[in-house]
Amino acid sequence: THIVRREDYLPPAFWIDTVELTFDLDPAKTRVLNKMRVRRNTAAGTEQALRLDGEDLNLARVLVNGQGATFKMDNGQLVLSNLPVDDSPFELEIFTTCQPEKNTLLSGLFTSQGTFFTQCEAEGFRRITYFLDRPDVMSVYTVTLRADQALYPVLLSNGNLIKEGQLEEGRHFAKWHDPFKKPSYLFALVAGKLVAREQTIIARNGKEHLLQVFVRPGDLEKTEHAMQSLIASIAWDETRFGLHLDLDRFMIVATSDFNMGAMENKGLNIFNTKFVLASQATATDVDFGNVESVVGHEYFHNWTGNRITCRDWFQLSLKEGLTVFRDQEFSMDMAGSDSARAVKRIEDVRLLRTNQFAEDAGPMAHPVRPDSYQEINNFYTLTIYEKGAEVVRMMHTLVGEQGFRKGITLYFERFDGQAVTCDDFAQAIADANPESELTRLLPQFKRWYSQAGTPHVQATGLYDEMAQTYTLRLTQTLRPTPGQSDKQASVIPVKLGLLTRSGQAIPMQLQGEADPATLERTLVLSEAQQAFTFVNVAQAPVPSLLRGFSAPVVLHQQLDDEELEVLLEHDSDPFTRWEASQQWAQRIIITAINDGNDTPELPPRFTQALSKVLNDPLLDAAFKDLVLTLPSEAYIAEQIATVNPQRIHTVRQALLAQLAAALQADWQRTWDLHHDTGAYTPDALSAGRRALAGKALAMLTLHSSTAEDTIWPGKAYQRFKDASNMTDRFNALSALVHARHPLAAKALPLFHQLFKNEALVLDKWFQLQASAPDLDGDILPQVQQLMKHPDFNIKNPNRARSLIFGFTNANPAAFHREDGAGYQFWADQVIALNAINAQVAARLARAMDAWRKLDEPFKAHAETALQRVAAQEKLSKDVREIIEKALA
Ligand code: B3K
Ligand code: ZN
Repeated sequence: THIVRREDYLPPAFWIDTVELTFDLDPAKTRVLNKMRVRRNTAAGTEQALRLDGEDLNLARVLVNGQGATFKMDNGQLVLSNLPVDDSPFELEIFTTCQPEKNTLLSGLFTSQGTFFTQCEAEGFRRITYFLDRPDVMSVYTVTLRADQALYPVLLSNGNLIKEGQLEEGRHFAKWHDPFKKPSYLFALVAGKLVAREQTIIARNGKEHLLQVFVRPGDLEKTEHAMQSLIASIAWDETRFGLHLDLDRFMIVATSDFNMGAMENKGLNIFNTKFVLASQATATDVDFGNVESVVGHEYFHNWTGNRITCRDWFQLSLKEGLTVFRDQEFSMDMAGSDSARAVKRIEDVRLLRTNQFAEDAGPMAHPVRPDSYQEINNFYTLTIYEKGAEVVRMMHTLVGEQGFRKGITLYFERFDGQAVTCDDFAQAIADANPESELTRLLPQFKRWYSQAGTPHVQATGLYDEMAQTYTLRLTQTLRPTPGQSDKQASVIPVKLGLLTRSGQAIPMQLQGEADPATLERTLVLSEAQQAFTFVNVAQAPVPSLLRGFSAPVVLHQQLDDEELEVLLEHDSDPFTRWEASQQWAQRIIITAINDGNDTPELPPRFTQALSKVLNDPLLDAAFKDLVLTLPSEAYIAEQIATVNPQRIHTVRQALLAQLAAALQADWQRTWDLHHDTGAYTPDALSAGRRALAGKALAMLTLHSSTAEDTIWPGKAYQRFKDASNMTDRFNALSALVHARHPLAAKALPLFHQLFKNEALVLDKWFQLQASAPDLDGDILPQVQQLMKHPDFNIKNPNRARSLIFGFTNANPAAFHREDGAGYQFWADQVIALNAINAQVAARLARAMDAWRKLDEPFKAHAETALQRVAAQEKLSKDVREIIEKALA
């Protein structure tokens, strides 16, 4: 296996200043002429050969300055020697062909439903032509597309359209020019039968821009939300960071065959339909929210990623962590109220703690700036994206909102148009804020980039009544991760408050500090252990720690039920308030698991506290929904050393049933107050009401199903049939399916019938059935049956993810079977997908990351399944890397 290492980075031996590409598009055989102006990077030496990357290409001809050139092939690379030793430019022309319709990898140039698309990040451009396919080689592109006019009326590439016209034999052409230098991974083309929603906007600076959202004919009415999200993103980046749209034309194009969410190609973003199309009849509130955040994310990349890009792929988080931070802030600002912002923050934290913390604790653990990889596509991870965003957020916390904006401005002053590193970014933020804690602690702070794993922080408080002091002792530890045994202390901002037992905020003044006391502050933990003593504390306080989740750490503190209750009832910070409910629930669940107790009971004190939240007229519905949600099975598994997924499921289901029963009257009242959701708008407030109504209906249906009462299941079925939007309809359907009520068997075929022509809704239909609660092992056979459904197609990533991942990743109790059949299914699908689409296969391979933590008999079965995949002869390097690391 070939391992790429960060320490081996060398600047490129050549630069490619301009690229002129001419495509003769044909699904079976596309011809590509690539004419480059190349010059030696003499700073890197005078002797090196030019080594161009290529993959799956048929090479026809190579010309240097118009003359046939001698070259050799080495390991897939095209190698040219005898080139000028100085930096005088020369022209290099390469003729190749490729087969887009055979490209099931969906990397490079491929077709989807008769339309051509490209995906070049990370290393797809080399599947289009031979090139220096690395992000630090930036060029100006001019692209001519030629194709049959009837089949491919729309021809798009990056930048501006400079010419178009007819050719012979019913063909036509379009010529595009992108004035901005860019790395090859940002190249894109699209050709097909598409229609566009268009809008012209006038930016703050008076410049006019044309915005277009291209989709297949028939999908046009589902593009309004994407267009509005794009307009909002443009306005937001101007206001918040002073960053303007730099192109005359900005295009978004949707495809239903895509390996990921979307791609930020300069001026021509390509999107998975899932993150463009939204109508109230077919998309849920969550879908609407995702469209907004992904449209924002890709748009924000135009500056953070495209104008300033990565020097090498180890710096991926430079653009991804920062851009996730930006899209999170955008969504929060769009959500409006403080409470809605907090809800978004809690959702982001929940994702991070459930999935990124698991990654940090497993065989794929890697730093935000990795040191090595076998396949870069395996490193588009939660660590790079979500933890990377948390690192940026901590900088933001340490320098403040204004300081952060100054830092971003300096970052663009220094590096616009360049390919740079994470160090460059951190240095710019620090240099713009010379007096900040970040600057004082910068070298140590940057350990967040170099150390893998999640720090654990132990907090203990000591109240001294005589002295009227409260001492908070914070201890941090970081466990070894693969390849990193010695860890050093991190810089951990801990935002906190102190509460009295009746919930009042206590002013905080540190010993020896002259500053007036404040009600909230941020301590910076930078040593292995530190104690902070607060003075003039009149009573033993309840600490509210890590407010807003101020650092991506696991916090351990021994709060008793009464203290948790104080926080849940009174804390001014919605995050810690929510967290109190989760800590409490988690303790109840884990105690029951450890005691081997299958019929645990919810303590009345806990249900009463939840009841208070549910009935509090001052709290937003969305927040209530989060508090009333028990920690997921995956999150609970994270907290346990040896995992028996069946036990987790049994205990959690038992408690869920009790929550449904104990609060039945509250759920009814909640339903009565929230179920009439009125005219549909996808804003945060109404979405929250729909979510809470959906939760109430699910709880009432669940309770009736056990109590054999037909009223609520009947209401759920009625709601399912009558609902005027997908959120209410799908929540009602889910309520029946999750209660395993017989009416689900009536509703599911009806749902299919209603939406048989809506691919994204069918994905939901498959996913819901795959993630239904298991009864005596009946879900796996059902999934296997669904694999044979005429609407199932393993080659379509969305469909494969909905059914297969819906089972392996979203249904732990059905997947982890005592007979190991779930793992055998997993192995079969990894092997099948490996032959079709290595990236999707590698994602699926990761479903077994945590296998070493499993209890027997699960663990032995898991190992057998992993070994079977490992023994395959034709394993892609994507899948091989994941499986090797899992077994290491
Ligand atoms: N930059 C792309 C992801 C590319 C993934 C390549 N395997 C989307 C995004 O983060 O915006
Ligand atoms: Zn991104």
